[in-house]
Amino acid sequence: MSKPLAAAIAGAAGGVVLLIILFFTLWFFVLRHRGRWNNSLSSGTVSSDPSIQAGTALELGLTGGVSELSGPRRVSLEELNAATKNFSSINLIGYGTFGEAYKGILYDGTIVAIKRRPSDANEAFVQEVHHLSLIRHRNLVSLLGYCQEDQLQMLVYEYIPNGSVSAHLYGPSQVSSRKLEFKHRLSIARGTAKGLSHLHSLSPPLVHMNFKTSNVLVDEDFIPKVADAGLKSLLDRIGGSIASSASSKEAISNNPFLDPEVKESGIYTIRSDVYSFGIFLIELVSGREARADQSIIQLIQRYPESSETGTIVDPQMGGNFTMEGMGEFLRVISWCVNQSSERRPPMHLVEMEIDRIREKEMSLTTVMGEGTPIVTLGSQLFTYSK
Ligand SMILES: *[C@@H]1O[C@H](CO)[C@@H](O)[C@H](O)[C@H]1NC(C)=O
Ligand SMILES: *[C@@H]1O[C@H](CO)[C@@H](O)[C@H](O)[C@H]1NC(C)=O
Ligand SMILES: *[C@@H]1O[C@H](CO)[C@@H](O)[C@H](O)[C@H]1NC(C)=O
Ligand SMILES: *[C@H]1O[C@H](CO)[C@@H](O)[C@H](O)[C@H]1NC(C)=O
Repeated sequence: MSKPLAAAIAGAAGGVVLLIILFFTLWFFVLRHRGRWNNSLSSGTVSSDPSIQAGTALELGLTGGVSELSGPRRVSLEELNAATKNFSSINLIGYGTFGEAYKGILYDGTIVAIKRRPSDANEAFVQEVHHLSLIRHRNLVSLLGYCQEDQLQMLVYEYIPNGSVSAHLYGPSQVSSRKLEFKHRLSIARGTAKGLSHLHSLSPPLVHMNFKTSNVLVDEDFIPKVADAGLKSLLDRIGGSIASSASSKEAISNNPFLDPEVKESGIYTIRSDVYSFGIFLIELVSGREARADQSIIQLIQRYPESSETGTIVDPQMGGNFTMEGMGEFLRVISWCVNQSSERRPPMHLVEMEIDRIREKEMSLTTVMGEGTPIVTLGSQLFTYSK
């Protein structure tokens, strides 16, 4: 074989190998994206207009934890009027940091929660919404879209059907009819920790700043979803926060979820979120509202010296837990609510600890000969039809 011929063959072979590699790489990407696409479709959170996202798909892929093909949708006031029957009071579901919240149904059938406040249109709002809507996690309430028309600013969120954890813990009796066992509470704690932990894992970390039990919602399978992530910083950035009037100062000093260090410095950090999360756990384990009785916070801060498990734990649980699991859980809570922010564990450690305690509690109570091997939090517990 002549040298030029050999070189040509080698070259061609190299080219073929390259092509094969290219082909498989492409194939791999197509498969990945198809999977994600289907996931977003089935969870109903996908944007109606994928074309606008095509250019940013790669960029988003690199940031991780983001479902590429979705972004905020600009929803018209006309559609939101139709969705809420002109913001009829029948659809009013609450008041929050961002004003009134309404339940509504978009043209495509998506059930949403719409928050609105009076404000002039503003470009920073759109940028912030864009940023926040890219944060997607199973344990976070997704921001789907926005609207700025008619001196109104509105945020469109996915609707979470079963209300807040606070309503289930100490709300009106018709909501809290369901008895929450320790294992259910551990599952709620674990999912919520995952949601918060995800926010803190972003770069830069997203500090929730307003984490509280009423901001933890549960869906029909009792999977917890953290609401209002980034909402306070959004308002700060567009200058929409309520000015420090006397009443809001009072609200701050009476807010048991607020880290005592923040009350002094006014600076929110991921460790002040951990404190708020600890107060949430206190409510979850005691079934009581921390605002009503703040002495329970001091009791847990002194755990295990205080060792008054009986006065802390919600009697509703009827002793259906191991003392060991409960003890470890209370210890984790006491770490989260340590007065000094440096002493508090980071969220990912809290998440791991809760996960471990839950696993152990599950296996221990199974060995104890309980009828159901693993408690499945799920739709089989309810007859909920969509
Ligand atoms: C909403 O208001 C508009 C005009 O004010 C009216 O034409 C429309 O019928 C109303 N829609 C509903 C669902 O009430
Ligand atoms: C304890 O758990 C078992 C099994 O889940 C349940 O049947 C029982 O009613 C529970 N007891 C109390 C007091 O909650
Ligand atoms: C905070 O944590 C430190 C170290 O773990 C501990 O010694 C202290 O008692 C804790 N303080 C409170 C108020 O929980
Ligand atoms: C979710 O669960 C309840 C049981 O508490 C169930 O009856 C209902 O369909 C759902 N909604 C609410 C708001 O609880």
